[in-house]
Amino acid sequence: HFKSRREKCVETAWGTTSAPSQDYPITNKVPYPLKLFICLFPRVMWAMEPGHLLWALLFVQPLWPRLTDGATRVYYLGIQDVQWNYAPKGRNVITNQPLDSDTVASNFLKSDKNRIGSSYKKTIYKEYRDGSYMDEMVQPAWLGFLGPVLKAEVGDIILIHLKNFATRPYTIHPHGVFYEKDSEGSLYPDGSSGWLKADDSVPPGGSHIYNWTIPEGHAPTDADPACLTWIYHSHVDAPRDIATGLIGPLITCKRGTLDGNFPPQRQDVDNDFFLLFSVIDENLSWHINENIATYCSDPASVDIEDETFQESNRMHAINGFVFGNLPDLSMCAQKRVAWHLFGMGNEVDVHTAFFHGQMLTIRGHRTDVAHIFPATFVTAEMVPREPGTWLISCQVNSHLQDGMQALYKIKSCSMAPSMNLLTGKVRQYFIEAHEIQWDYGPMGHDGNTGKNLREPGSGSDKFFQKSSSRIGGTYWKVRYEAFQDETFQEKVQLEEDKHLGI
Ligand SMILES: [Cu+2]
Repeated sequence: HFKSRREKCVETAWGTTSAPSQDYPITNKVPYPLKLFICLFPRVMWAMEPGHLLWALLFVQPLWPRLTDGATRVYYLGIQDVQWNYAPKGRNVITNQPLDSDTVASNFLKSDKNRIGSSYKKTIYKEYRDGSYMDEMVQPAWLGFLGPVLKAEVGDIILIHLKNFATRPYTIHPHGVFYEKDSEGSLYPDGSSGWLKADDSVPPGGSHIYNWTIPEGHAPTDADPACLTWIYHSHVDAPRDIATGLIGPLITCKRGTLDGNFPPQRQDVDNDFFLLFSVIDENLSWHINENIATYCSDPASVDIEDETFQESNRMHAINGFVFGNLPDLSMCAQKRVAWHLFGMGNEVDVHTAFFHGQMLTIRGHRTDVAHIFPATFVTAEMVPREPGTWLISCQVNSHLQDGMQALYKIKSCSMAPSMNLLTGKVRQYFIEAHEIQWDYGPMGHDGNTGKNLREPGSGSDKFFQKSSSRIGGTYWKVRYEAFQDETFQEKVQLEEDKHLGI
């Protein structure tokens, strides 16, 4: 009976029972808890009768800390099934090769009698203009299959009207914001029951309103960037829900960062981009069997336990794009850009995102590589300097080879001179790539045990024994070597560089 009273007030305050009008207030300066309080005030008065006082106090008390001076940001999200193509351009954009002549890319992208190919059925979050869920909001192409970017400032309330248009129960569960048990969106034995469980599983055709806030305790600190990177995702069975596609970005910003538009834009940067680095394991998707039936030309020939089949469904993607297919990452030189980077997935999801050609600032430190692990959220700031098309690549060898690369474009948008004013020296190096035979164990013995490196049973013998079928400890390699001048006659040989080895 508590639930029905609360819901009635939600409906009164937000008109969720009727289709909203055109000028329906999407951002409202009257705090939601205050509305709820005003709405419930007469009932609370009624509750002042003897015996009800305790109930009234218990009910009102949790509202006080949530009163806020911020905006209420209302989002209408629908969970929808879609067909998703990881490589809509049909080729490896990085090597500029058609799939047929690219054996690595075609392993993942070409459908066959027992291969799904580049398209998969997925289930994703879509954003709608209002509670009719008729008018879908246009999202930037680079966002891929990620859900819409949710933005809020400290002191704000985020109201998510979630409607499930798909065929399984799903939820929405956030990181980085405050929520109570009715808005957590994750299913686990937390001792809650009744209406506190409605958020934990929204059935097909069902809906739920999630109420999240950004109190001071969740605010970016002085040492943090203006906006922190977070995510939201479905959490009925999180690994499978996320592999199916239900994940999206969320940022929480310092006061005064966002403008008054809807969707809100950051005023402190020219662009903000959101990139998910993840080996998306389509074998975990709820739709794997349907994808086999739809896209394999001989579904009966598929062995779902076969490792090569499974590997062909592990898409090394950035926002659900592989092999340079991620479109429209375009920005102006000399303008501030925020990169919100995050990872999800498994042990394989150790990513080192290298932004070629530009510098990043992460947590106040300069770098050009961001380290991303599952459920790791990184905010990186960039002022691109040099116009051109540049590469973003995961530097983990197998990820790089298997398609985790994208291109980003720096445009020259103003005639203002570049800020790269150099006042230092010119330092010139003469470097030759030199082929050498390199011995990994020049002493011939283990410096620790004193044993000969080739001594049988020493442990080192498997690396240093030389035979008809073993290379031994010496390999041909190529080394950079420094020379005194452009004649490349005299090497630079410094005693203190000896430890550099190869
Ligand atoms: Cu990687």
